[in-house]
Amino acid sequence: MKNKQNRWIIGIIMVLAVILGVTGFLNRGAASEKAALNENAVFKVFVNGEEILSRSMGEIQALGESDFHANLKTNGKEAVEHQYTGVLLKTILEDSGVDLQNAKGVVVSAVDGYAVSVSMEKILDEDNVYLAYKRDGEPIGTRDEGGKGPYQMIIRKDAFSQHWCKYALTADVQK
Ligand SMILES: Nc1nc2c(c(=O)[nH]1)N[C@H]1C(S)=C(S)[C@@H](COP(=O)(O)O)O[C@H]1N2
Ligand SMILES: [Mo]
Repeated sequence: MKNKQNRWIIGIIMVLAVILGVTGFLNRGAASEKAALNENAVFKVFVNGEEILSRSMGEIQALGESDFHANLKTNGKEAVEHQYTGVLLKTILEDSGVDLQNAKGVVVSAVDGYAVSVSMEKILDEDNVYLAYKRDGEPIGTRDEGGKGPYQMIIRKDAFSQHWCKYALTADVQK
């Protein structure tokens, strides 16, 4: 009687162990897939609606990343200062061969259809408009995983973050 009970218990424990192992394995796959979604994310440069160049995260990082602080203001909450890591949007545009001298502005668009028009005065500032991909040292994350990236356009000197662009995918230089 006791023996039979023990065998049942051992059997159940073994089944649970297998389930744990399988879900752990599947989650490992999902985690590396998430990392890939972030790292393989592209950002595209347009001029007057025409695509010029598509950039990977590695290529963007290689242009020279910097850490900076900015105030994130989420609906109904106090502004919170975070550390972000990214590259000046100006650097990405210039490296793409776009002449910014006579440009009228830059429209940054996102996967959710949101778009922000940024003046050249702000774009040309050496420490204001960034394309960020990390917040407090962690990837900003894709929209699907509840993040605001993989890329988020940040206007550092905005007191609040209402002119930032989450899930930024393209920058279209208006000439
Ligand atoms: N792609 C995208 N970016 C966006 C928005 C949006 O709806 N979509 N909302 C804006 C607004 S109104 C605010 S206040 C800020 C902050 O949004 P969050 O609180 O979701 O970070 O993002 C801005 N950028
Ligand atoms: Mo907002």
